[in-house]
Amino acid sequence: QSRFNPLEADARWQKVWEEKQSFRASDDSGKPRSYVLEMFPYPSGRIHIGHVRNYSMGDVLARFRRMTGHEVLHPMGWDAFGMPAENAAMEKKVHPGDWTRSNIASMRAQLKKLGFALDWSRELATCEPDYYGQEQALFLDLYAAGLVYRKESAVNWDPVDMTVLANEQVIDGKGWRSGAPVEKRKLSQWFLKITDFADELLDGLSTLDQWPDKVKLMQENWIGKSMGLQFSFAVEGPSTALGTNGAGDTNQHPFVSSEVETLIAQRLEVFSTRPDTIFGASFAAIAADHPIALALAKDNAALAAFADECRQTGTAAAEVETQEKKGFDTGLSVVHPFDPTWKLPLFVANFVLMDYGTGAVMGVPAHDQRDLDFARKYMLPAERVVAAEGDADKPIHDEAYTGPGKLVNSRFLDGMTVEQAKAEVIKRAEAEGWGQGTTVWRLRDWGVSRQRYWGTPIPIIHCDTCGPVGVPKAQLPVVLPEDISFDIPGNPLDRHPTWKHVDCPTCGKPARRETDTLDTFVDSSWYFIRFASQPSDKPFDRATVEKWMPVGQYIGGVEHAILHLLYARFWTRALKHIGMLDIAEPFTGLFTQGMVTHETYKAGDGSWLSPQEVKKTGDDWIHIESGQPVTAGRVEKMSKSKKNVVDPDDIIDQYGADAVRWFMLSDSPPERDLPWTESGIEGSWRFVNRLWRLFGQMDVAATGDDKAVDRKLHQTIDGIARDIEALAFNKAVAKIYELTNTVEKAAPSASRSAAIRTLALLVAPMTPHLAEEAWELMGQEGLIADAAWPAVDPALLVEDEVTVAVQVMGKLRDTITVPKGTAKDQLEALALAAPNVLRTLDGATPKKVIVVPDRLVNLVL
Ligand code: ANZ
Ligand code: ZN
Repeated sequence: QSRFNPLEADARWQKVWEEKQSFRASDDSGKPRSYVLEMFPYPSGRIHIGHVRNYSMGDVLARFRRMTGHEVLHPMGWDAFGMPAENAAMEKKVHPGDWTRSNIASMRAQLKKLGFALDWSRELATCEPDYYGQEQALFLDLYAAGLVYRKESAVNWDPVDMTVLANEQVIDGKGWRSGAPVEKRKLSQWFLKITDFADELLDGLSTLDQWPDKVKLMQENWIGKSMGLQFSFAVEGPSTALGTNGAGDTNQHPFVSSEVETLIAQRLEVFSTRPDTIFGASFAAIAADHPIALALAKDNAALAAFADECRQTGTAAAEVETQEKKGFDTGLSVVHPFDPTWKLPLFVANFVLMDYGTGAVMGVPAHDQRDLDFARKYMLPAERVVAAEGDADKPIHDEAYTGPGKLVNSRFLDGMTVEQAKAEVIKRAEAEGWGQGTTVWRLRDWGVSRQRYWGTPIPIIHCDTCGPVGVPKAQLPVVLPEDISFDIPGNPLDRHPTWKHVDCPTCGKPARRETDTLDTFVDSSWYFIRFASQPSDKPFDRATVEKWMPVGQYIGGVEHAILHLLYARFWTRALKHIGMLDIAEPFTGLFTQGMVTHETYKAGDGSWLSPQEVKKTGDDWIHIESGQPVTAGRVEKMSKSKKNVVDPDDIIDQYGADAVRWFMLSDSPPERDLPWTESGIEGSWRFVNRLWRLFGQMDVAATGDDKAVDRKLHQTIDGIARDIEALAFNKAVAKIYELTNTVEKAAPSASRSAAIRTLALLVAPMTPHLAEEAWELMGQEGLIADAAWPAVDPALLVEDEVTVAVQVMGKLRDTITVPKGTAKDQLEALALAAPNVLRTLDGATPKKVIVVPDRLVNLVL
């Protein structure tokens, strides 16, 4: 038996598994169920190496669970709606559907070449009406239950591409594609009421003990529950202002309209999470869209222009943090609630958001970085009111102090901790009637409207008489029209000649379809439920889903730590709320795997070179073709732009699926980054062949026991099972290397043959094609994919021999290997007979012998 031939073996076994439907999950078997899921891919065109790593891990667990007697659900599908398909349509003039479906076909073929134990009968693509039609039905159910609503909301509008941009698509205030300055526009959009579940989503995190702490923390921060004080300032007009702004310039607005007067008579509501810092306040600020700002701007062109400028910039949190803090002094002032003689200037400021809190803040420069940046620019005081031990007199420079400490310069709060001072201020505000302790959430309702073609049509019809009306369920799915064009900018659904013109389902008058489609995160918020059950006449069968759900192990990238996972957790709760499903959490176990990285190289002109284009000569790297020197860069995540991508197809063709899978599992702990190296994949390939040769040595005729081999084998079976359950694949791999070494070196025996046979079972989850081939070679019954995980003999797990140190006068002279628990007198006799001890004693008789059973014998002369 020579080399393992993966080209032949891979295809052969993949065909057998497919024909026998080996990995088809049964809804009704009596076995314990196990749902193993990797995040489904976006069909971008090719499987990349990150997918290979992700799915290799899930596959090991899925195959292992099958071997340990579980009914395993391990499905695969496609997150198939999204922008890249529209970009391809614009650039390459292909229909988004054709582009997507052909990508799915090639990526499916790639996954099949890797031999994953997937139940392909449950494959789904979110871009097909049989999926998105059921999503439309769910949307209507949520709408009926009041969890969906419509409201005006500001969006980033690209005036050239005539499209709404996500915050991430706005770069330095410009559209990522057109480069045109982005405008804020108000559009009526659909929202899902995720905030109704804010408390539950937060509390539920504490039940997720098999989630990484960092992911739970990210979700916690995103939900952002904070205790604070909502309170009001009395506002004074310019005529009564005492002039406390930094410029000392009070009467710049001699005229205040009656509208403004009415507004300020109602006091200014602000929200603060740090009421303890109230004596550090040196200004107040409102958003550009705050009613007071809007009213003032009517008579003040400069303010109106400033407000317009504020509206130009995006409202993404990151942008607000980084942009220059700018303000406009209104000339009005507010009165400090604890001191009627203390007036603070009131600004309109670009960092105050209208849709957060009350759209107004008190500015405490010493303890809030935004406020400090602002104060430095407008020469406002920044007095410290919280200090860590010994820092009370330290002035604040460029950095706000946000840490813990005790209150200073704060009258009756002095000496209190931050928490005590918060409570005290809230108590007084409530008692005096100017404020109220509150809980606030950072979490916003989820805006799901997208002005795009390639997404799930929102199943709503707008009627001038009846308003928005849900499409009757009998008319679902609302199917995307095929005949669309991307020749001009904008949403093709909106300008389609006929699609949107329909009659109102309620009154029958001519009406219009909603032309927005759903955010693709909606599609991925319930796909794991549809995998568990996919009837054609409803979204899912509840009883079947409840058999499979929750997903016991979910594996994917940490880039989905917040949005996708939060939306899926929300969706599960929303379905529970409307009585469709009773699952608390969708994913009880979550694992976020590291990235696959690769070396990078740069030519003299700064362009990237692929690792294949360079070679090392002496200590330096050169470009092979030109001989020019090259700089070796960092080992980085594989990306096309850095030319350090490895195409899975190339390496599968070269080494076969198993060597690739083995390498993905072997070198690094799965949560860490895995550096791709040529030597690494070659090492894996060599090991596959080493195993193959060893499998060829299984000899049924061999006889005799080998205790050491038996023990090593059973310890390995036990250890690997634990490692796989803990997703510590690299540790499992290390144990297989060790066992292989032991077995290779052992002399022929029945034990050795048993170990070789068992080794095939142990590697079956990782290198399944090799294992099947070996199973057949060894003349075993059936498929190894259907075989049971080997049983562990607990008696062989305990080490039954120990090494005992023999000392003479406290110095180590020899060791003896004895059965565990050997009696004291026997140990003494063996120690006295040890060769080095005899030499050291040289005929002398020890005066005293100290014996510690299983550990040590010390001879005292
Ligand atoms: C005074 C203060 C002092 C604040 C201090 C913070 C630190 P998080 O924690 O993100 O919820 N704020 C309130 N409404 C705002 C709005 N519409 N736009 C911009 N900022 C707003 O932030 C709450 C804090 O953000 C609030 O507490 C308020 O500033 C500011 F040392 O009040 B704070
Ligand atoms: Zn109507």
